[in-house]
Amino acid sequence: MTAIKRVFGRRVWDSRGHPTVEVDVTLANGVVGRAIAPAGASRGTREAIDLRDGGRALRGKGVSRALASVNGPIAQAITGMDVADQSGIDRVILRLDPSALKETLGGNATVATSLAVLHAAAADAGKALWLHVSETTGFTPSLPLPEIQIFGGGAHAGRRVDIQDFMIMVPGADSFDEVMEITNEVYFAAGDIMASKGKMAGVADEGGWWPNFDSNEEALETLVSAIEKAGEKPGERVVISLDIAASEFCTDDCYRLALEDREMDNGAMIDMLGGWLDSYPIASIEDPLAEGDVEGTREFTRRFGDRVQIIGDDYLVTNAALVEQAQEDGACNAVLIKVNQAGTVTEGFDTFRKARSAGWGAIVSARSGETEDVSISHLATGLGGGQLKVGSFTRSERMVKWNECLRIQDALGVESFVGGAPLANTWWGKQSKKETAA
Ligand code: 2PG
Ligand code: MG
Repeated sequence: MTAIKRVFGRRVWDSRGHPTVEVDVTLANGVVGRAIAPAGASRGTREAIDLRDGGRALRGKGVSRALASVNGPIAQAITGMDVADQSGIDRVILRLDPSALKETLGGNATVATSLAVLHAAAADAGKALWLHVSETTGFTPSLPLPEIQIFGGGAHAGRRVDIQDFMIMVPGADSFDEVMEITNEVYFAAGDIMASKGKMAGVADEGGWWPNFDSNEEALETLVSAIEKAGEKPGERVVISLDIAASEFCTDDCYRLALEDREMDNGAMIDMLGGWLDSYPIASIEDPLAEGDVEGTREFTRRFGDRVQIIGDDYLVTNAALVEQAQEDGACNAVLIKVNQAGTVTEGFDTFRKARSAGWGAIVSARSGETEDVSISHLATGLGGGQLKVGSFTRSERMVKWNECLRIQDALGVESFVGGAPLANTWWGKQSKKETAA
């Protein structure tokens, strides 16, 4: 056993320039583990809350109360514990704050501590984090299939378009390296097309282009053109993935696309998205309906669940009980795993297990507010979960995660790339199976 000797939280700053919590966990033998809490902008109402100071300074986003949680009760409770006992440590943290949304200690305090413990345990064992995660959870490690944003929208781009993430996936790539190369081509092709049409307005929160489009569908059309301009046939090696983040534009059961001055009930919303699925090579779609719209999400899954991956993010907030409920309801067939929505590593892993044991997809994901922390690259690989969502293909808080995967690739081998397997149950997987058989 190696005991935790010191737990120390400090204020650092995230990719949006807001304060956040960094935690160092130092062991009796001098080994240190470190992690930083990320922060979302489009947040589910049932996810662990970030404890912020409020008031006028730092736009209310100060973290001195969260730091007080780390340096006070959390440090007191877990100092002396065996760093290898992740679930025991997370249980102690949970006992300190049994509130539903971790509003007493703050999810930002608990997640940074819990992840720092995980890092310290890996370092103490002399293992890379991905290997430690794989060995302690029993999952076979593999390099994930990335979901990479080309245009940002919604809460990440001043709501310039209503849909939040227009992304690509490259399930037909032979290697992780090839995914990076093809993404580079598509990303810059999209930029060229936008610049030539006067549609370029800069870069959004996660590094994707900030679009000046006249409709949400114009983004889809432009994305298809960009894939073609990059020398690819849309739907062959490269597919589209969307995060609708529908909760952001749904009030009182009414979905309102501000860009198009259009209002819809959930039936019309499902029909509109269904039309997009028919017209564009979309293989994955996240939060197609609002987080409280159980009926709509069930209906969407009933109609399209055998064609596309349907991911619950705000809908499931990395909560194992909500995943179980959705599995009973027939809502969604995949879950986004954001450890900070749950608040501890153990809860995040439990949700992951719940999803995978029912054959669901599981996508380890960053938040729109990120830092140099690369934990998620290791979690996605170590859990062998198959998919990783990080944001776009620019800005260091994003690239640091892709680049970390390349380093892991050197250790784990190029052949450890999972390829298109996570999309096997979508039209893309079914089509490529047919082609292989022919
Ligand atoms: C999401 C994330 C990442 P945020 O909705 O999936 O794109 O956004 O971190 O703002 O919740
Ligand atoms: Mg989302």
